[in-house]
Amino acid sequence: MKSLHQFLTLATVAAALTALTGCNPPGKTEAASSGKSASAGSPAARTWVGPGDKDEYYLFYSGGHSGQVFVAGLPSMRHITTIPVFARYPGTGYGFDEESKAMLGDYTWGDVHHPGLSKTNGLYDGRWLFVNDNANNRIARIDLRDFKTKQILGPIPNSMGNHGSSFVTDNTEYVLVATRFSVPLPKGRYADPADYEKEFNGAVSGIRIEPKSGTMSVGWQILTPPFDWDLGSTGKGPSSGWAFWTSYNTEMAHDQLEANSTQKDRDFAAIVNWRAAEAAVKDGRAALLDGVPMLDPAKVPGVLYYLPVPKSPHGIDTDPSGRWIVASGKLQPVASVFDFTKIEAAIEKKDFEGEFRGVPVIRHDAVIEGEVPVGLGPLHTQYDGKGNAYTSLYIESAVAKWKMPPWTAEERADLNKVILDKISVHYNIGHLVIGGSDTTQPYGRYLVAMNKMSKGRHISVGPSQPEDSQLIDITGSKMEMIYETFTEPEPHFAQILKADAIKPIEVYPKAENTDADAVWEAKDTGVTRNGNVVEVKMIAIRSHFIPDRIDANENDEVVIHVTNVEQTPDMIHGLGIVEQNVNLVIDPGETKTVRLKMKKAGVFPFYCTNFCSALHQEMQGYLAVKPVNVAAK
Ligand code: K7E
Ligand code: CUA
Repeated sequence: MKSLHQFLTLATVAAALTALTGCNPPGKTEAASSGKSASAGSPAARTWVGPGDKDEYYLFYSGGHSGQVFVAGLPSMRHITTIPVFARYPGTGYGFDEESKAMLGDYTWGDVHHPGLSKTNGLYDGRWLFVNDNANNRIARIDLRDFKTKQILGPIPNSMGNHGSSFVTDNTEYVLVATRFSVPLPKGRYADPADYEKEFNGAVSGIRIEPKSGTMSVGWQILTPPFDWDLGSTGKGPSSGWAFWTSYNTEMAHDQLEANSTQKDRDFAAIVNWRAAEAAVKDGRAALLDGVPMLDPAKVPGVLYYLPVPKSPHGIDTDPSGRWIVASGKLQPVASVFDFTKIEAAIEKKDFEGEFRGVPVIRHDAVIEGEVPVGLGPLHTQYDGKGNAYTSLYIESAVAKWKMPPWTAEERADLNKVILDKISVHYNIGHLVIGGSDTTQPYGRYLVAMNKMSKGRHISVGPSQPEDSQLIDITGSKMEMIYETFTEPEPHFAQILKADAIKPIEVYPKAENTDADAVWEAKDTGVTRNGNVVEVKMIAIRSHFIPDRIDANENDEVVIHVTNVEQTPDMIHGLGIVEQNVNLVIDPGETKTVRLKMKKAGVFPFYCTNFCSALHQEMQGYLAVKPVNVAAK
């Protein structure tokens, strides 16, 4: 294995050198914007997007425990913007106005793992991006019309550790979720962790998406044993209506998991018929648990099956045809390829190898197509839509490219023969992404490797090192490394979307502003007092605020509604109030509201935080707060 790996690495280097000798001057962004074959020209020419030119694809990275989503362009890998989701972000004023404060609630962080684009007929429709928060059991919806977080749902009842999401069904009927941790349910109930097997449970949840608005609600749940559910994916084609998750810890250990949860040779994947679950709930076969219809799979046959998968598996990925399901065990150097048509047949014939707590266990050997010896520490698999799979190898720090079934008799006899290429990545890759891999039509052009360690491949920034992402050209028979960039922690998964698949707005049209407190002209602005509440209707426009003086008394509540009346793209104003911990950032045509309790007297200047004009610095005013004893006079 090692020598093959070394050989392939050398071959890759040789290929890169060959490409370099045919170097095109990186003048114009031929590869980037002309749509011609990506593999033409040097890596520099292929990733070069010149000043003023635009990328061809969006890359939506999860921001991991930063709680945010990063947006970059491909092929340049340039970071373009950050979409704040689960944490305050003064850069866009997120978490400072009343609306976004209410969305964030009391949580100040989130742990974003798997962005999922909305789909129609199995293809990205460019409407929404869903992301999960592993830490606080939430799901957020970002609207791609304006790249803003519009809803945060959660904490989801009966769900602890929302890691196994956000997996979007073919027509965005659901975002599917599985719990990583198990606890005594409903949440808030106490049981001794020593009684883990008996008292603890996990769940799989169907988060319903309202088709027009995208509004999320908890549709139903399926109660599971206290396994630790891991990654998942939704079915398509023949497996449409199904979803799959791996698990670790079918040992149901509650301590020292590193040893105690790695005893068995196989853990269970969950094979979930979400259409059947939906129908069972409609038929009244669920019981409410913490307000959510909960299905007991032992009493509602047909919603859940188990499938044994080696060994402490992590990723499970449905291929673009929907027939092949690939699961990888971190502790076994193979990718297990399952045939969904055989899974269906096994269910039909009750070809089970037993059951666990009333749920049938599908006979592994009846449905396995083959175990592909991909290499060490396989995690996640992506597809190029041309019959090839790409599996990330954490331990080996590499990506393996291999041929999907159908295989010839000769290949079947020795599945080493289906390994087509391997490329080193730096270092310890987690997820990888190919555009559209989870749709029926992958783009199959670039692969982004999201590596966990950068180990100093950058100028030193001290001990807290960034993550390393590498761009790999997959258009040729051999993979080719063409670029490398660094991000803040920590991209887990990402989604790639064709840039021309969406048309984001650049200003909020005045005609669409429905905020009752919006004002557009100076004559409508003003400060009004109602008891202890001082309400301000304010305009921000180059280069002043109207009004630019607000008078209040100590202990008053000051409510400021500020409308940026500009209709010019990129004409953004901020409203920072000194020593009040406020920074609203208002986009053109947008209205934001903040409520302030004036706890201390004094004069607090406010100013525009977003550089907007030559007289930006002059865009300022005063919030004058009289002390109570003076105000009383
Ligand atoms: Cu593999 Cu959260 Cu998808 Cu990280 S998970 S790598
Ligand atoms: Cu308005 Cu700076």
